[in-house]
Amino acid sequence: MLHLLKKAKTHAKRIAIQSDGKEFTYGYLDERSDEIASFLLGNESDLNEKRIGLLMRPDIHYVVALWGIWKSGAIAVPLSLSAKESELDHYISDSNISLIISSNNCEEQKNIPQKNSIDIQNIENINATECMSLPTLSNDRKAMIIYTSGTTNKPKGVMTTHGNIEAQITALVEAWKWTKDDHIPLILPLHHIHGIINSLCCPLYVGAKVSMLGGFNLDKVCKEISQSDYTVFTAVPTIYFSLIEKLEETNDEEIFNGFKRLRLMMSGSAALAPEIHKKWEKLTSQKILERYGMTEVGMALSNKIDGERRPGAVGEPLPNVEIKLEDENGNEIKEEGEIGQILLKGPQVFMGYQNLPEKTQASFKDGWFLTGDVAVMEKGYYRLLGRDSIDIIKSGGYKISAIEIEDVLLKHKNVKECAVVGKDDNKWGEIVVAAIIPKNKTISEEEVQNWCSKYVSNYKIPRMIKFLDALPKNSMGKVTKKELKNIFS
Ligand code: MLC
Ligand code: AMP
Repeated sequence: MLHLLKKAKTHAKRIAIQSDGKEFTYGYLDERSDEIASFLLGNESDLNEKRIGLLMRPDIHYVVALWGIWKSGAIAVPLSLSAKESELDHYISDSNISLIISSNNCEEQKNIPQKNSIDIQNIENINATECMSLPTLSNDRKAMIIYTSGTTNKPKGVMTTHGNIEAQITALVEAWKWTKDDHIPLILPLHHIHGIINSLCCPLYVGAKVSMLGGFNLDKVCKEISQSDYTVFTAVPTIYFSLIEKLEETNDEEIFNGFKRLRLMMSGSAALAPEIHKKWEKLTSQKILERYGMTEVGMALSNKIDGERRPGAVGEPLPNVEIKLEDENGNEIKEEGEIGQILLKGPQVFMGYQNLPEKTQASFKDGWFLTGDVAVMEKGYYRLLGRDSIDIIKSGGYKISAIEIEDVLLKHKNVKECAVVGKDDNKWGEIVVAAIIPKNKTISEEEVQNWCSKYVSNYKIPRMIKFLDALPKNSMGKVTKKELKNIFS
């Protein structure tokens, strides 16, 4: 069993979570999650890696449900609140989910496909009359499946064990010096590791306080920061972009003072433009600590908390992370300044992709995980240069597969051919754009966007569409996406 859950007993009286104006102690988290685990167990002694979906708003209910699932021996599958029916359908069938824990205030339940005859339990109705004895779980037991996009047309389920999660948390607790006196606002979604591990599990591991602000809301975040005693802040670059816009137009000193008071501000999940780094420092005197991570490995590289925080660089390996760079021929790079793919090894690296043994096998080489990210080492720090696949787009910190969107576009009766790429964007990092060869000239951008919105989350919808007579192709007939990107730039 995760130490995260055991340690709650040692700081039972401390406030763990602030949510919807109420405070909840570690004792409450411990007892309520025991109750949920007991309910889930029923007459069984161990749920033996049964997959349970979590479709919940980011509030106190989410935390006790997650812990309850873990304590029962089941695997938690956090589901995206922005997912459309067909996306949920994929997660549910791929993970073989027969039970979803949700809550009364979760209107997104309407998106759960009816055909799967899923049992949906609203957490408010979960009560156990007696607390069962809970199973003892070894570190190699599976704990979580998180869906992430890649070069496959459907998102892949990344399976992590209790041991992986423990290693991901403890590395960050050590590197970023988390203590029980810390207080963090949680503003990120809870179906990805940035939110789950960095914003939620790390502070809870040390007995610190998490204020769950219910997602990102610019004015709310600024008000909270100006009025409360936060110490740590973590976000994706798009959020810093929005904060800069706000701070450049306000003269509310309390907001500036709130940000200045923090002991640590971090960014990750996508590249933080050095320009944002510099603007933020000018506004708040805070040097953002940038780090690099991936759903499959947790956090891997980080600038130093007590050393250099170099704009544009992601730093050095976190505790227990082994890293090497390899050139295109698979040879290890030993010299600074040479470009190569990042390979990672360590206890935090995931165990495999759900139902994709071949993909899993192809993602490892001699026990090293092939990240697909390309980097260079300069004066002791790694700097990311991009990805080896042009089909992966990062927008607002979300990873998006171009192929998944092309599949949706091709289902439209008036789309003959199409290609999707990412277009550089100051705020979003990249925005999704699509080139379409229509069958019928009357098709409009709005029609295409409405079509996509039926099948994919809002952040995956092409923001710009060009209708072309032909797509740029090479002599083999394959779309040359680099050329296509130029058409959009
Ligand atoms: C939304 N909009 C977009 C968009 N998403 N436009 C372009 N591209 C996108 N990707 C538009 C909407 O249509 C809307 O337009 C307006 O922006 C506001 O939408 P919103 O949904 O309200 O946006 P907002 O709440 O501001 O969301 C932005 C965000 C969110 C940055 C807070 O995207 C987010 O939470 N991102 C974090 C994702 C994350 O956690 N990734 C970590 C993965 S783990 P209009 O016209 O209607 O106003 C990982 C490993 C690691 O990567 O290293 O951490
Ligand atoms: P995800 O699959 O959503 O976990 O996204 C992981 C990917 O995000 C990595 O493989 C990188 O491409 C990207 N990423 C994470 N952190 C950074 C960073 N600091 N700079 C650039 N890219 C990043």
